[in-house]
Amino acid sequence: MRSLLLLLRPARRLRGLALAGAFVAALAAGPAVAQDAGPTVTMQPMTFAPPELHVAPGTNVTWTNPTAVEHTVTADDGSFDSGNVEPGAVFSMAFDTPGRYQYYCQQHGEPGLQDMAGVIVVDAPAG
Ligand SMILES: [Cu+2]
Repeated sequence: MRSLLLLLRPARRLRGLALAGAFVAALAAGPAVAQDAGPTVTMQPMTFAPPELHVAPGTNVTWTNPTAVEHTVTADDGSFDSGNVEPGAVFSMAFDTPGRYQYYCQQHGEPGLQDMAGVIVVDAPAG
């Protein structure tokens, strides 16, 4: 019994460390803010999917990068910028104010919804 406990304890501790490491890595990936999981935009090789996303005020949007190259999420008006999002990394930010937020990838797009670009539309609350 005693030897079994000795075997289990280090394993549990290691798993905890691995989780903590993943959490730190997620924080270091960019100015991501830990919030409730919200809708996701996927960086595809040269597009954002979906290119247009409607959300309610206060929604946290997460971009994922499953590709093999860096992308950015850069506002047309410069109001936000993810910096380089590495392959496998994510970028998240909350949108609180109703409006249209056009963005593009600095590597593969241009302002004005050209090439790799998208828009987050924060709809005004109903009523
Ligand atoms: Cu890109």
